[in-house]
Amino acid sequence: MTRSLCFSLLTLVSGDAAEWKFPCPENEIARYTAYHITEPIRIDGRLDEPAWQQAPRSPRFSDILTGQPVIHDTRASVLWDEEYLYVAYRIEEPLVRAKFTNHNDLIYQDNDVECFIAGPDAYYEFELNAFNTCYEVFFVWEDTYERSGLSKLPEFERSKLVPFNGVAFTNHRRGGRLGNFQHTFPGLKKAVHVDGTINNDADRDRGWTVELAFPWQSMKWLATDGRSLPPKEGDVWRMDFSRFNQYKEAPPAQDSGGWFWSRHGVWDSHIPECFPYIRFTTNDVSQAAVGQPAPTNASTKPEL
Ligand SMILES: [Ca+2]
Ligand SMILES: [Ca+2]
Repeated sequence: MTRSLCFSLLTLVSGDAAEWKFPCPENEIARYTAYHITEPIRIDGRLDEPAWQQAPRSPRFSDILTGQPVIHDTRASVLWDEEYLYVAYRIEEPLVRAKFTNHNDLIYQDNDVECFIAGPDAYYEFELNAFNTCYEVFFVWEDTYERSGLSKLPEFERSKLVPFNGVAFTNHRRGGRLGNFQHTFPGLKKAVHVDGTINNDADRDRGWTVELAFPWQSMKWLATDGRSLPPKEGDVWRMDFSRFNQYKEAPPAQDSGGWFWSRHGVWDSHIPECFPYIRFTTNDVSQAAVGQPAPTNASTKPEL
């Protein structure tokens, strides 16, 4: 192949790729399989249920901008049953700190973990600090606000919504969003367990764990395309998992302070097109290959 032909083909390919108008590399967006469970999960912040031991864990979170490694480990896992979507975070943190204690305080001004759940016409934002205090907002895309039917619901009356146009990625091709900053997710259960001492820097903490349960039936405004609640085998949702810190690792590390399962490439969480693909399977979590304890005896015959 000549260099010019090669160049032409590259131009053609990049021409096609130019259709992708988002700052996260399309081929790097994370994919995950969320397994089904039948045993109950106790929402107490402790991830000691067998299901959490068996559930696949995300890769270690990396910097939102670059995808480069960051100083502390963060992992998320997802499970589900007919009633709830379950989310867990394992957060390594040598100095656990928190300030805010009132619902809808500006938790993003604390060290926090965040979970975004997207549907075609809207998405839900959830943030939590180590005091188990949350901040939550429900955003509706303006371009489908009328067509989706969401504009007809009392919850999303125009007078209750505040225009929002993203943080740093302000030219999303769908345009702006309308946020209900008074939204509370019905039936949400949340808990934090701190493995260490909170707001006491005289010691070194191991970190904190977060356990969340979102009722499927409270996601009807995200399911405006008629998707099944709870999901069916193979259904895919876009969900995002991140962690923001008020501190940064010292230079030369290029720590933005925002750490993500799947990087966005820009300082903006509000890009559902960059969220990981979470595929739901009806297979029991006991069938998950990743996350199971490693064999303790190396001489054990491999399973057939
Ligand atoms: Ca638990
Ligand atoms: Ca401490």
